[in-house]
Amino acid sequence: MEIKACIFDLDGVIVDTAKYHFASWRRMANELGFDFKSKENERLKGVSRMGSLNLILEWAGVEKTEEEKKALAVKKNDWYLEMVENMNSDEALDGVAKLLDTLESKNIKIALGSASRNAELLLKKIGLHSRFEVIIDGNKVTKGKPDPETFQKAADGLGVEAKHCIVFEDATKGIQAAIAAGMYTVGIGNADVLSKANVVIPNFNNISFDEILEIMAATTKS
Ligand code: B16
Ligand code: MG
Repeated sequence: MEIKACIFDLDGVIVDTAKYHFASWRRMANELGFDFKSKENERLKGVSRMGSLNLILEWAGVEKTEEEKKALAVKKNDWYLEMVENMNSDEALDGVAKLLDTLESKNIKIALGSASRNAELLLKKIGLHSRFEVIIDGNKVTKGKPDPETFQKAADGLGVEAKHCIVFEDATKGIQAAIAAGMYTVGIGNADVLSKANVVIPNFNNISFDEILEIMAATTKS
Protein backbone atom coordinates (compact mmCIF):
# COMPACT_ATOMS: atom_id res chain seq x y z
CA MET A 1 0.00 0.00 0.00
CA GLU A 2 1.57 3.25 -1.08
CA ILE A 3 0.59 6.30 0.94
CA LYS A 4 0.59 9.54 -1.07
CA ALA A 5 -1.54 11.77 1.16
CA CYS A 6 -2.53 12.31 4.77
CA ILE A 7 -5.84 13.97 5.64
CA PHE A 8 -6.17 15.35 9.14
CA ASP A 9 -9.27 16.08 11.16
CA LEU A 10 -8.79 19.31 13.16
CA ASP A 11 -10.55 19.24 16.50
CA GLY A 12 -9.02 16.49 18.66
CA VAL A 13 -6.25 15.69 16.18
CA ILE A 14 -4.37 18.92 15.41
CA VAL A 15 -5.62 20.93 18.35
CA ASP A 16 -7.63 20.25 21.50
CA THR A 17 -10.61 22.48 20.81
CA ALA A 18 -13.00 19.68 21.87
CA LYS A 19 -12.87 20.99 25.44
CA TYR A 20 -14.02 24.43 24.27
CA HIS A 21 -16.85 23.00 22.15
CA PHE A 22 -17.92 20.94 25.19
CA ALA A 23 -17.77 23.91 27.57
CA SER A 24 -19.72 26.22 25.25
CA TRP A 25 -22.40 23.63 24.43
CA ARG A 26 -22.72 22.80 28.11
CA ARG A 27 -23.19 26.47 28.95
CA MET A 28 -25.97 26.58 26.37
CA ALA A 29 -27.58 23.39 27.70
CA ASN A 30 -27.40 24.74 31.26
CA GLU A 31 -29.20 27.92 30.15
CA LEU A 32 -31.94 25.67 28.81
CA GLY A 33 -32.11 23.93 32.21
CA PHE A 34 -30.36 20.80 31.02
CA ASP A 35 -26.93 19.25 31.52
CA PHE A 36 -24.88 16.59 29.79
CA LYS A 37 -21.61 14.85 30.56
CA SER A 38 -18.52 13.87 28.60
CA LYS A 39 -20.06 10.53 27.63
CA GLU A 40 -22.81 12.31 25.68
CA ASN A 41 -20.30 14.88 24.43
CA GLU A 42 -18.45 12.07 22.66
CA ARG A 43 -21.46 11.86 20.32
CA LEU A 44 -21.01 15.52 19.33
CA LYS A 45 -17.45 15.08 18.09
CA GLY A 46 -17.15 15.56 14.34
CA VAL A 47 -20.82 16.63 14.16
CA SER A 48 -21.69 20.00 12.55
CA ARG A 49 -22.75 22.95 14.67
CA MET A 50 -26.46 22.64 13.80
CA GLY A 51 -26.31 18.84 14.03
CA SER A 52 -24.84 19.16 17.53
CA LEU A 53 -27.51 21.66 18.59
CA ASN A 54 -30.28 19.37 17.31
CA LEU A 55 -28.86 16.45 19.31
CA ILE A 56 -28.61 18.51 22.51
CA LEU A 57 -32.18 19.79 22.11
CA GLU A 58 -33.33 16.21 21.56
CA TRP A 59 -31.55 15.04 24.74
CA ALA A 60 -33.09 17.96 26.64
CA GLY A 61 -36.55 17.25 25.20
CA VAL A 62 -36.76 20.90 24.12
CA GLU A 63 -38.33 22.12 20.89
CA LYS A 64 -37.22 25.33 19.18
CA THR A 65 -38.17 27.04 15.93
CA GLU A 66 -35.60 27.29 13.13
CA GLU A 67 -35.10 30.97 13.96
CA GLU A 68 -34.50 30.21 17.64
CA LYS A 69 -32.06 27.44 16.69
CA LYS A 70 -30.09 29.82 14.48
CA ALA A 71 -29.85 32.29 17.36
CA LEU A 72 -28.72 29.56 19.79
CA ALA A 73 -26.07 28.36 17.33
CA VAL A 74 -24.73 31.91 16.94
CA LYS A 75 -24.64 32.35 20.72
CA LYS A 76 -22.75 29.09 21.24
CA ASN A 77 -20.29 30.00 18.51
CA ASP A 78 -19.68 33.43 20.07
CA TRP A 79 -18.83 31.76 23.40
CA TYR A 80 -16.61 29.28 21.58
CA LEU A 81 -14.79 32.07 19.71
CA GLU A 82 -14.20 33.90 23.01
CA MET A 83 -12.61 30.72 24.40
CA VAL A 84 -10.28 30.19 21.43
CA GLU A 85 -9.45 33.91 21.09
CA ASN A 86 -6.00 33.62 22.66
CA MET A 87 -4.92 30.31 21.21
CA ASN A 88 -1.44 30.27 19.71
CA SER A 89 1.12 27.87 18.27
CA ASP A 90 1.73 26.35 21.74
CA GLU A 91 -1.69 24.74 21.46
CA ALA A 92 -1.02 22.58 18.43
CA LEU A 93 -1.05 19.06 19.88
CA ASP A 94 2.35 17.54 20.62
CA GLY A 95 3.97 15.78 17.70
CA VAL A 96 1.76 17.37 15.03
CA ALA A 97 4.27 19.91 13.67
CA LYS A 98 7.01 17.25 13.60
CA LEU A 99 4.74 14.84 11.72
CA LEU A 100 3.91 17.56 9.16
CA ASP A 101 7.66 18.17 8.69
CA THR A 102 8.21 14.45 8.09
CA LEU A 103 5.37 14.26 5.56
CA GLU A 104 6.72 17.26 3.67
CA SER A 105 10.20 15.75 3.58
CA LYS A 106 8.71 12.57 2.08
CA ASN A 107 6.59 14.51 -0.47
CA ILE A 108 3.40 13.19 1.04
CA LYS A 109 0.52 15.58 0.45
CA ILE A 110 -1.35 17.12 3.38
CA ALA A 111 -5.02 18.12 3.65
CA LEU A 112 -7.49 19.03 6.36
CA GLY A 113 -10.93 17.43 6.60
CA SER A 114 -12.89 19.08 9.40
CA ALA A 115 -16.57 19.64 10.21
CA SER A 116 -15.71 22.98 11.79
CA ARG A 117 -16.65 26.22 10.07
CA ASN A 118 -13.92 27.82 12.20
CA ALA A 119 -11.18 25.52 10.87
CA GLU A 120 -9.23 28.11 8.85
CA LEU A 121 -9.30 30.61 11.72
CA LEU A 122 -7.95 28.00 14.15
CA LEU A 123 -5.21 26.85 11.77
CA LYS A 124 -4.11 30.47 11.43
CA LYS A 125 -4.10 30.96 15.20
CA ILE A 126 -1.82 27.97 15.73
CA GLY A 127 0.41 28.90 12.80
CA LEU A 128 -0.20 25.78 10.70
CA HIS A 129 -2.53 27.11 7.99
CA SER A 130 0.14 27.24 5.29
CA ARG A 131 1.05 23.58 5.85
CA PHE A 132 -2.24 22.34 4.35
CA GLU A 133 -2.43 22.17 0.56
CA VAL A 134 -6.18 21.59 0.67
CA ILE A 135 -8.62 22.56 3.43
CA ILE A 136 -12.12 21.08 3.43
CA ASP A 137 -14.17 22.42 6.31
CA GLY A 138 -17.82 22.71 7.30
CA ASN A 139 -18.32 25.58 4.85
CA LYS A 140 -17.38 23.43 1.87
CA VAL A 141 -19.56 20.34 2.24
CA THR A 142 -23.25 19.67 1.99
CA LYS A 143 -23.14 16.38 3.90
CA GLY A 144 -21.19 16.17 7.13
CA LYS A 145 -19.43 13.18 8.67
CA PRO A 146 -20.23 10.21 8.67
CA ASP A 147 -20.85 10.98 4.98
CA PRO A 148 -17.56 10.58 3.06
CA GLU A 149 -17.90 13.95 1.24
CA THR A 150 -15.38 15.80 3.45
CA PHE A 151 -12.59 13.31 2.84
CA GLN A 152 -13.48 12.65 -0.81
CA LYS A 153 -13.27 16.39 -1.53
CA ALA A 154 -9.94 16.58 0.30
CA ALA A 155 -8.49 13.71 -1.74
CA ASP A 156 -9.91 15.13 -4.99
CA GLY A 157 -8.38 18.51 -4.19
CA LEU A 158 -5.00 16.87 -3.70
CA GLY A 159 -5.45 14.72 -6.81
CA VAL A 160 -4.82 11.50 -4.87
CA GLU A 161 -6.93 8.34 -5.03
CA ALA A 162 -8.69 7.28 -1.82
CA LYS A 163 -6.70 4.05 -1.56
CA HIS A 164 -3.50 6.09 -1.22
CA CYS A 165 -4.82 8.25 1.65
CA ILE A 166 -4.57 7.94 5.41
CA VAL A 167 -7.14 9.77 7.54
CA PHE A 168 -6.32 10.78 11.12
CA GLU A 169 -9.52 11.17 13.16
CA ASP A 170 -10.63 11.36 16.81
CA ALA A 171 -14.39 10.87 16.29
CA THR A 172 -16.33 7.70 15.50
CA LYS A 173 -18.36 9.62 12.89
CA GLY A 174 -15.12 10.74 11.27
CA ILE A 175 -13.76 7.20 11.19
CA GLN A 176 -17.04 6.05 9.58
CA ALA A 177 -16.72 8.84 6.99
CA ALA A 178 -13.13 7.87 6.14
CA ILE A 179 -14.04 4.17 5.85
CA ALA A 180 -16.97 5.10 3.59
CA ALA A 181 -14.49 7.08 1.45
CA GLY A 182 -12.33 3.95 1.11
CA MET A 183 -9.38 5.35 3.04
CA TYR A 184 -7.05 3.90 5.63
CA THR A 185 -8.00 5.12 9.12
CA VAL A 186 -5.84 6.00 12.10
CA GLY A 187 -7.88 6.76 15.20
CA ILE A 188 -6.43 9.28 17.63
CA GLY A 189 -7.55 8.65 21.20
CA ASN A 190 -9.35 5.83 22.93
CA ALA A 191 -9.20 2.42 21.21
CA ASP A 192 -12.54 1.33 22.72
CA VAL A 193 -14.33 4.38 21.32
CA LEU A 194 -12.58 4.17 17.93
CA SER A 195 -12.82 0.40 17.48
CA LYS A 196 -13.72 0.68 13.77
CA ALA A 197 -10.40 2.36 12.88
CA ASN A 198 -7.66 0.28 11.25
CA VAL A 199 -5.24 1.42 13.93
CA VAL A 200 -5.63 3.56 17.06
CA ILE A 201 -2.85 5.55 18.68
CA PRO A 202 -3.38 7.69 21.80
CA ASN A 203 -1.71 10.76 20.23
CA PHE A 204 1.28 11.73 18.09
CA ASN A 205 3.74 11.67 20.99
CA ASN A 206 6.61 9.23 20.68
CA ILE A 207 5.50 7.73 17.36
CA SER A 208 7.06 8.42 13.98
CA PHE A 209 5.36 8.29 10.60
CA ASP A 210 7.43 5.23 9.70
CA GLU A 211 6.19 3.48 12.83
CA ILE A 212 2.60 4.29 11.87
CA LEU A 213 3.26 2.79 8.41
CA GLU A 214 4.77 -0.31 10.04
CA ILE A 215 1.70 -0.82 12.24
CA MET A 216 -0.50 -0.36 9.17
CA ALA A 217 1.45 -2.92 7.17
CA ALA A 218 1.26 -5.41 10.03
CA THR A 219 -2.48 -4.94 10.55
CA THR A 220 -3.46 -5.05 6.87
CA LYS A 221 -1.60 -8.34 6.21
CA SER A 222 -3.74 -10.36 8.61
P1 B16 B 1 -17.91 24.67 14.40
P2 B16 B 1 -13.66 18.33 13.59
C1 B16 B 1 -15.88 19.44 14.62
O1 B16 B 1 -14.52 19.55 14.24
C2 B16 B 1 -16.00 19.22 16.11
O2 B16 B 1 -15.49 17.92 16.45
C3 B16 B 1 -17.44 19.28 16.54
O3 B16 B 1 -17.53 19.14 17.95
C4 B16 B 1 -18.02 20.63 16.11
O4 B16 B 1 -19.39 20.71 16.45
C5 B16 B 1 -17.85 20.77 14.60
O5 B16 B 1 -16.48 20.69 14.27
C6 B16 B 1 -18.39 22.09 14.09
O6 B16 B 1 -17.59 23.13 14.60
O7 B16 B 1 -19.02 25.02 15.34
O8 B16 B 1 -16.59 25.33 14.73
O9 B16 B 1 -18.30 24.86 12.96
O10 B16 B 1 -13.45 17.35 14.70
O11 B16 B 1 -14.46 17.77 12.43
O12 B16 B 1 -12.39 19.03 13.17
MG1 MG C 1 -12.34 15.77 15.57
